[in-house]
Amino acid sequence: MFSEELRYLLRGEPVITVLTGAGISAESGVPTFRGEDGIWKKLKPEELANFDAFLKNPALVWEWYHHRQNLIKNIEPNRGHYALAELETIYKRFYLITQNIDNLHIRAGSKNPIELHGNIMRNRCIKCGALSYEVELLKEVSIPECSICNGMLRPDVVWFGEMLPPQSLKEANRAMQESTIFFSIGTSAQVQPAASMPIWAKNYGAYLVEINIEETLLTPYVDEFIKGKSGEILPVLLKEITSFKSK
Ligand code: BJW
Repeated sequence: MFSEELRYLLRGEPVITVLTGAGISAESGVPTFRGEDGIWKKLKPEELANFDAFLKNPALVWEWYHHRQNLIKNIEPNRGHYALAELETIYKRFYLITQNIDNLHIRAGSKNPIELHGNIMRNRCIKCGALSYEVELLKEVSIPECSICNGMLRPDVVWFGEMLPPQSLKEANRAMQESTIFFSIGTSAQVQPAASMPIWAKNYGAYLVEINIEETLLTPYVDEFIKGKSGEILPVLLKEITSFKSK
């Protein structure tokens, strides 16, 4: 399943960066965005995932996020998330960058994931910028308000046309520059700037590996494409690494 070159690199002292997308959470029951069963088959992203859409119809956008918060709260991380959390304890220099807002990496034990697109469990006031986490309370009202200034709250996620959190970008840049192996896992590589990160890392010298159930826009540029479900491949990878690290 894995090439000799990848095995060789993993046996040394690599700096590993992993970029994850919606595909890693698919086996937990979180729908992906694009593709056959993707949520954007039914909903248009431009109608919901941008700030203008929110200002136009905050109740509709909140209905969508309340629904997703509820879904995510009731599911569990899968073997892919757990394998990555375990890898982090094996390699001294390990970066996890995620586009996912579902909090599942943290729930699986990953210590410091770089969240590029925010976190659905956090809300932000559009007036004063205060952050809040009272998800349970917020579900009672269709458009929740800030407890400090009564401004309208929004989910603290990154919509189209918005800047990514500067600190996350800074940390992701560092990871790209330092990594010697870069894994792109379960992302269609269509949304910028995350889509370019694997290529940048490769240009900086990383060995680029993609794990996905199907080929993507990134596939022609990778050193190694591993076809399959991340929840199945990552535990096998972990097992292999554990076997040679324990010798
Ligand atoms: C499995 C699997 C299994 C299934 N195992 N695999 C440069 C060029 C062109 C456009 C732009 C550009 N720079 C900026 C843009 C505009 C825009 C953009 O990229 N548009 C493109 C769509 C064309 N980008 C932005 O606006 C970004 N902001 C920005 O760049 O700021 C600077 C700027 C501002 C203004 C102008 C110019 C520059 C912000 C992007 C924010 C994205 N936000 C979302 C929503 C988050 C909130 C929410 O969830 O509600 O983030 S969109 C959505 O897509 C979400 C995801 O994180 C993101 C990526 O999706 P992902 O993870 O790849 O999911 P899928 O569904 O696409 O793919 C799943 C994959 O898994 C598939 O490949 C499956 O095969 C696979 N899979 N099961 C392994 N078991």
